[in-house]
Amino acid sequence: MSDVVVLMAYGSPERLADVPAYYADIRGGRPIAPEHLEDLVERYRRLGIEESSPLNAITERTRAALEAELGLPVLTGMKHWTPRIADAAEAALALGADTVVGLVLAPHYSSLSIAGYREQLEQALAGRADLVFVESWHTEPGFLDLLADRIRGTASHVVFTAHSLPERILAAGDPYKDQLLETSRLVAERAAIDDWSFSFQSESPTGEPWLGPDILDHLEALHARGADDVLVCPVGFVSDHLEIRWDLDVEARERAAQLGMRVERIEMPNDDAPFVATLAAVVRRVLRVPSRA
Ligand code: FEC
Repeated sequence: MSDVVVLMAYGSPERLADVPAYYADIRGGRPIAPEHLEDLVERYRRLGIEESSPLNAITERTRAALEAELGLPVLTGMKHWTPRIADAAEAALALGADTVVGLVLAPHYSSLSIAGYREQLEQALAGRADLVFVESWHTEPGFLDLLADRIRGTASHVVFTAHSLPERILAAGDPYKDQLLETSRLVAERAAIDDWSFSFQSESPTGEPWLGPDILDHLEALHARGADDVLVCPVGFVSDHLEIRWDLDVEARERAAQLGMRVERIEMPNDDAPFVATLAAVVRRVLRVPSRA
């Protein structure tokens, strides 16, 4: 019996010239306003992504570390860029996989996010191997501990954040928001932090209402109530990428500076050893392999 892990990520354009095709992939054939494309190119340009993507390099380091930790092949599959999830599925089958573990580098389930990863992987495998798909890992003890370690002892107000999604998911009974709040509460408890709140970030201009409050409005509300020292702890993302390095490090900091607030953020898990060990624990559990002593 042969097990292979397909480690899935949102994906990032490898170079600036890829941005139009990457954005078209995210939009899935729906129209793109030229000003939105220009804005996106500009954001990537200002992050210094001309010829190579730091996000994809982090994902590759995480993949390699997880493979070494598990002693199993781990292949990267991107939802919106190359190597595609379908490429990873074919590569897994070429390695002789009987069982494929699908694990997304995003801890919380939503029908608008994780379900799409699952669909791509299922379609690509087309029944040629068993699929063990991890729907969510938002209460994984190693993940909670890792985040708690990064906020413990702070005197700042802690704001947990995650990617917003269109509000309509709530009416459809989607667990996304509840899972995000559960992670936030459990991390705060572990770190013995009482002074915390939650906000969304990175809403897209799609013309419909998105879940709020958005971090930029939330900073204003915190300022109004005198909380001028903030530590941002993203719980819905695990690595340094556009949503962290632009939406938080540039946009949120600019808004904070205008308001006279101080905003810091935790270091992202990226390929840190305790995070890789956490991903390995998730895989071992779903494969029912005993943990190493
Ligand atoms: O660093 C990078 O190059 C990629 C960063 C990146 C991550 C990410 C994660 C999530 N997204 C989620 C939902 C949506 C929905 C739309 C949407 C649009 C974008 C655009 C870019 C982008 N997202 Fe993203 N997302 C990242 C990047 N995302 C770029 C397009 C430009 C823009 O709107 O700013 C709206 C699609 C539409 O137009 O209809 C919905 C969710 C996550 C967290 C889960 C995951 O990582 O999969 C949910 C990282």
